[in-house]
Formats: sequence, C-alpha cells, structure tokens
Amino acid sequence: MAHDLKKLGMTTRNIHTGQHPDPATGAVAPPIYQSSTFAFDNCAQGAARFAGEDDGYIYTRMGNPTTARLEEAVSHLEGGYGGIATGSGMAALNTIVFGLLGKGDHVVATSSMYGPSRMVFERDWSRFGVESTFVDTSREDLVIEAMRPSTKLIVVETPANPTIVLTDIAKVAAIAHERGALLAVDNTFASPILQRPIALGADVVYHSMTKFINGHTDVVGGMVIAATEELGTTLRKGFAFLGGCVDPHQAWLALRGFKTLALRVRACQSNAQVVARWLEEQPAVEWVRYPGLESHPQHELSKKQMDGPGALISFEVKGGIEAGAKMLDQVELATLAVSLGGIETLIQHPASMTHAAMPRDSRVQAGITDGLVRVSVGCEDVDDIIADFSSALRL
Ligand code: LCS
Repeated sequence: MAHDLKKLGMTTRNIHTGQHPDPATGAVAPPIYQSSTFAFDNCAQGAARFAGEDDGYIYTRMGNPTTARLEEAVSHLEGGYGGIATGSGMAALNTIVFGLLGKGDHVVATSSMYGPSRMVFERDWSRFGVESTFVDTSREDLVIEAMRPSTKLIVVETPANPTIVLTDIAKVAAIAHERGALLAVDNTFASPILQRPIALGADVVYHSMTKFINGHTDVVGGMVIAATEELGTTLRKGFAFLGGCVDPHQAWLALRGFKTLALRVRACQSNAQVVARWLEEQPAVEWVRYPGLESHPQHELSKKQMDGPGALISFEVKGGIEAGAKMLDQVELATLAVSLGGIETLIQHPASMTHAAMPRDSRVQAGITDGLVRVSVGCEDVDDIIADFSSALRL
C-alpha cells in the first residue's frame, strides 16, 4: 500500500499513510506499544540489532513501533527519507543542530522565527562554539552576505513566526548548496499539506508537531525529516544520544490527529482567508499580513511555493500595543493563548509572550513590532469568529 500511495492525492495519502492494519491482530487503529524495551530471542539477535544488522526494536529512546508509524506518515507526506519523532519542536531543532554541527560551525537563520528557536542559538548553542547570524531570509542578498566559509547550515522558517514573512526555499537551497551548506526548513506553519520543502531543495524539514500535525492542542511533540538516507542515519544517531524522544502514547495521539491534517488545514485556511480580508477592511486595524491577501508583499511567492496561504494571520490594531491588548482581553470565542495550528482559534501578543525572551532590538529588527497580534484561525463557523473579533475591536 505504502508504495502505491505516492500516486494518490494528498488527502488520500494523509488518511492512509502509517495506518496499515496491525499485522498481529488486524486492528485497524494502530496499537500503542507502551513499552520502554523490547525482548531479544537470543544474544545473537540482540547483538545484531545493536550492530544495525537486524531491524527489530531495542529500546524506545531509539525507536518504537507506534512512533515509527507516525514517523512514516509525516515523512511520507513531506517526501523525505525517514522521520524522527521528538518530544517537542524545540527537541526537533536541537536534534538537527546536535547531529550536524560542532564547534566553529556557523549557522545563518531567519531573523523572525519562533523566539526560543532563535534564542537557543544565541544563548545556548553559542556556549558550545556554534555561531549564528540572523537575517531576513526573504532577501537572498542578505543571506549571501551572511554566509561564511564555516557556514554549515541555513535554517529557514517560512511562513515565519509571527511576521508571516515568506522565504523562497528553492533560492535559499541553491545559495546553501553552492557553498557546501545544508538547508533546514521549519515547516510548522504550512504543514506538508501546503508546502513540501524537500521537493524545493531542502535537506531537512522539521516541525513542532504540537501544532497542525497533531492539531488538537493536547500533545507536545516534534518531527525531523531528512531528504536522504545518509542524512537521516546521521541525525538518528545523534538523536539516540541526545535523548529527545516522544512518548509512544503521545505519538499515538499525534498519529490520530494527523489523519485529519488535510481536512483541518483546509478548513482553518478557508476561515483565515475570510477573516484576513475582513480585518483588512476594518478602520480600527492598522495593517494585516496574510499570504492569501494581494497586499502581502510575497503573495506571488506564496502561490508558487505553497498550495495555500495557511491559517496564521498577523495584524496590528490602530493605537499599538494598548489597543491590541484591549482587543485580546475582550475576545470571548477565541482563546488568549500561545501555540497555534489547533482546531480552535488562538490569539496572542508575540512581543510580550512567544517572543518575549528576545531582546527588543532584535525583535524590532526582525519586524516583530510591539503592537503585532498573531491569530491562528481555527475551524469554527467563520461568522462566529468575525462576530467575536468585531465586538472585541469595538469595545
Ligand atoms: N517552530 C515553530 C515555528 C513554532 O511555532 C514552535 C512553537 C516551535 C518550533 C517549537 O515547538 P514546541 O517545542 O513548542 O513544540 N511555537 C509556539 C508558539 O508560537 N506559541 O507557543 C509555542
């Protein structure tokens, strides 16, 4: 089945990948292998597994049958060699850095990315000799200027959190490869339903699975997908020692959520398009950034690189942060909470929340203004979302 799936549509593939009946019992829903360790038939078999000569399971930090289904499913949609499920999106990013970089290596990354993803380079990986430069990766001239002979990795988040700025993946992949570097893309905001970076030239894709992949605001997890077997093997070796594995029950929940990824993403996206257009017409709103609007500076790139503009919108209420905070305090249907990509509408203020750990100067330079509000549009009836925002803006 897995072989033929590649020829089918995205929704069909999403529903069926990783979902084969359990070979032992025929169970249609996958079993949860809630076991930390797996018995060997004899010493020779145990030794063969440790030597990589036998594919069987050893220990859940290294691999688990429930988790493997999720890894197979996500990497299938991403078009990658194999997935590595991690305990969080941060663990996914750190698995990549831990597996690929060392002292003296340099990273070029998107200046407007999830705050902790940036801060872990500036505050933590720098202590281990990994250097980093953050630039607006939507500008190829700035990416080229930032490259050094020691640059081993470019990390791009597109659409970026929370500015919704897009980076041209194919162009940045070419810049990386011409200079002997690799490209990693955070595909959390788009999900593989809307964007498949490996097909555009990325070497590694990663996710906060906490978001669209799981989609129900009840799991924290991450995923790393390598484009090639060689890279996948290197990353998995590092991952086994870094130790950021996901619990099998969490993996099972994420796999259950994943089955409806295409349905959820398209439903959230169609609401987001309506909400973004409505926001743009409101006199109380200063500006709106959403790739599905003609006013987005990279509207054309979104059509070229993505199969849809997604469900994340950023905007600013006239009157800056005070006016924005007033709106956030007044919403009733939308939930004032960080995170995104669930079936419910979430709204938050990055400068004081998700990106608060970044120094203000870096935030402003990255385009994360004090008044920016980010909304992750959910699957509710769109008229109800608009009614909620309308009354919150009026109060
Ligand atoms: N990458 C992106 C684009 C993210 O938005 C996040 C989390 C991460 C990686 C890290 O994933 P985690 O470890 O949380 O699973 N973004 C969050 C946000 O915008 N609000 O709360 C978390």
